[in-house]
Amino acid sequence: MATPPDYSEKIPNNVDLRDDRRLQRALESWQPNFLNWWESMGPTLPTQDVYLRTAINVGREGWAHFGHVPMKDYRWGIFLAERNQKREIAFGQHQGEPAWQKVPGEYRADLQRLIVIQGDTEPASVEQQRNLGATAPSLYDLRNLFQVNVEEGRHLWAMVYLLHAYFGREGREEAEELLHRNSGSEESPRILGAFNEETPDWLSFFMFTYFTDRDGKYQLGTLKESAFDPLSRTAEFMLKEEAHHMMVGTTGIDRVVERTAQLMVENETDDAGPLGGVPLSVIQKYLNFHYSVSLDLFGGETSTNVANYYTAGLKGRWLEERRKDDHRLTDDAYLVDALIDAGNSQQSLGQTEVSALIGLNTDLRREYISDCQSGVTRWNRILDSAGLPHRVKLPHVAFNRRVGAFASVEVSPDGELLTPGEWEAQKGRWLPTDVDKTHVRSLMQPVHERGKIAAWIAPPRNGINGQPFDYDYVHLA
Ligand code: BYC
Repeated sequence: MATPPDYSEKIPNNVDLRDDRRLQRALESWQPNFLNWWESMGPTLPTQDVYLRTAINVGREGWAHFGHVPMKDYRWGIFLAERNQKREIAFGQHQGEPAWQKVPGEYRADLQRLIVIQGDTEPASVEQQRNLGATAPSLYDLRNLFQVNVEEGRHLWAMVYLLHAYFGREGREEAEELLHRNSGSEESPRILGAFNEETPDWLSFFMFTYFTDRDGKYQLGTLKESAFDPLSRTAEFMLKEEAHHMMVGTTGIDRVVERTAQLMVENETDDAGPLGGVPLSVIQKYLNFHYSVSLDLFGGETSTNVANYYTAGLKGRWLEERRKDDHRLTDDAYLVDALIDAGNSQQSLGQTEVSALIGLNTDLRREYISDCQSGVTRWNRILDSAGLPHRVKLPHVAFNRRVGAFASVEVSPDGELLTPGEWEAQKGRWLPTDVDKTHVRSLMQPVHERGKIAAWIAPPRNGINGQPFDYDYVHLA
């Protein structure tokens, strides 16, 4: 049995915080800074209360409680999945040794860096989404937005706990910095590219929760394998919350496609735009954008960083224990996507063989890509059921990349290498233009009335926690 979190504490937790006064005091002094950050950088729409899920236990059954709470009183807590006393390291040079309960000195800098990068994305996404409440298509969607926001806040707490508990003064300084960097800021931006992009409308929000949160799922999956047990247990519990974020993205895009298809069929047109819908071509452009910036989040196709992380046991592979190999990979090779130099200054897109360790970012990115493909299959099924011949698709892996093997070239969604001139002339066919964005924004009229929904999106099939769609999910101020 896991220890149930103590909600009488200032910081609800299942890590026996009260037994470590120093740590408790340090976190309690970070707490008001977090709350200030939430007030100044979190959701801008004033609300009285929101029907939110709060984590109350980490066991399999009944881990969450649902109820209306004022968002500023949300109980952000520290929860680690249950400890397995016998857990052994599953991969790398320490394979078979007991999992670490403390940070080994030689891996301190690398572990801290991974935790800081993970931590940085969490508040970044809250910042990116802060103005969306004002244009929510329904109270149901508004509630889901806020649920995602408070849980990203809790994920920040998860990383800050690790920094405070295991990384001393430097960890505390990094925890402060997590509140000082801001998404899109000129002077101190967030660390990873996608987290400095805007999320100005709800189509972007659904694409972000589908594609970018899904990077989170995969990165957390690799951290769950970590030899550093507290990180592994934290990531395991975060993944549980992450499932709802995936659902918001998947069904959000389902509902946009469904409504667009309906408008196209009813009016026998290819363009749902003039009818108050999002044209399918614009859905495809948004998909192209969010997918390609999310592919960048996996780092370079080849990376010595990831090889070192794996060998040291800091970061494993997706579903490491299900892989049928030696879990060390020192003698293995792997084919990664690459830009091939064909001589005479000609280049082509292809693959090249590298040491398996060096190719681990590509391995993870491929797991992610096949998961993304399942969304595309779903959306095409919706189009098919509506009797439409149109289809959406994932662009080529090299399309619109700014990190890794293809950062220096421009490539079409079909995988054709382009000159800079060709790219400039055609990119408006593949990525959202100002005209597309303006149109999408013009559709974003708020619907804050119970049981009502905006005209550009279909209602959800199910409500939250067994409640109907027309439930009073949010009470506005
Ligand atoms: N932007 O060796 P390389 C989530 C840097 S999302 C800017 O190929 P590596 C969430 C890199 O730092 C999940 N810079 O990269 C989602 C390196 O710099 P140095 C977040 C980038 O280290 C939605 C250099 O380029 N978690 O949870 O193998 C809502 C060479 O790179 C980028 C994590 O990412 C970029 N995109 O892999 C809320 C897990 N990519 O060393 C939350 C922790 C690379 O030359 N992080 N660079 O100074 C990691 O595992 C790795 O750091 C990365 C990069 C996968 C990000």
